[in-house]
Amino acid sequence: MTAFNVSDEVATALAEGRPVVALESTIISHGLPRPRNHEAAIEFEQILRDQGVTPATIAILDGVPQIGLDAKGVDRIANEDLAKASVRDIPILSAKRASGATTVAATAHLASLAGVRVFATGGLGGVHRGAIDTFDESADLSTLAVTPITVVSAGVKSVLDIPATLERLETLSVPVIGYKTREFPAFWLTKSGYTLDWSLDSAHEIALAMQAQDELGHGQGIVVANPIPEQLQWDPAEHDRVIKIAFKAADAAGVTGKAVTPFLLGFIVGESGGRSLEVNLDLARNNVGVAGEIATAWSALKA
Ligand code: PSU
Ligand code: MN
Repeated sequence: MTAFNVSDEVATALAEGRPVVALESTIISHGLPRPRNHEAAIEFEQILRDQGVTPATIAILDGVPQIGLDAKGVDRIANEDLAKASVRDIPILSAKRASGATTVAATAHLASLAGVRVFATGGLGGVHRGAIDTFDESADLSTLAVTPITVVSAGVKSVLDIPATLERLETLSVPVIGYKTREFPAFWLTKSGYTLDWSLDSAHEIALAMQAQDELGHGQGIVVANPIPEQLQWDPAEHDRVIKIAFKAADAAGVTGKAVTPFLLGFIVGESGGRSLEVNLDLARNNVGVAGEIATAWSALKA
């Protein structure tokens, strides 16, 4: 059994220096409800293809990490009950010949292994609220400290601790670049209230930063923070109302530890009457498009 498999389509694009963008599978398996998740997985790939970019959706199927899925693979990540796999889970799934949906961390690691340099997601994992007691911080952050990949996201969800997440990224020496803005977004909202030190105004400039990082031998990733356009964001007052009662509901239900985030996210979709889901899809589409532009600029720079 091979350690990992790169699809023919992705391998050919990489060999020919054409743009490739990695896509994660946890957002499909665990982040979006059926059947919208399957539609979204297909749509994200199509947005890239329309830009002349090759999509590389990543998942672990029957023990083999797959970089680039066929239609059957995309159907599997949307409709099977897959384990949520971060980097540390990959060897175990491999030994068990089991399947898993890859988080940002696992997707970044596998994409980088295959030579893919740009990755689009919805939101990054981060430092959880209450992490001072629980130590709950996503491996997305520590993985990006050692993985040369550019991840386009709409920041982190406001159910996490946004300032602590930004502090950790600073400690880990992961550059956080606002795309055409210095306002760090809050996933469903265009602005989180936290300001970044830097912004870059074009995909070409981001490609130049990637090149400089390579030449300087840093080896870490880059977080590109790409806010949802203001006219598409969730109404901030409604957002604040729903988030507040979501935490109260979690408390009342006695939910603790790992179960808190899934509880909150499910509650938020329900309480928002589905509005948060539509915003989630819009911001993800927006990230996929920008990642396609960066991958295109990157392959032009390397040509
Ligand atoms: N944020 C979202 N939707 C998601 C995730 C994060 O808005 O689906 C997923 C991503 O796959 C991310 C993972 O990498 O959750 C982080 O999980 P953890 O905190 O367990 O590392
Ligand atoms: Mn965790």
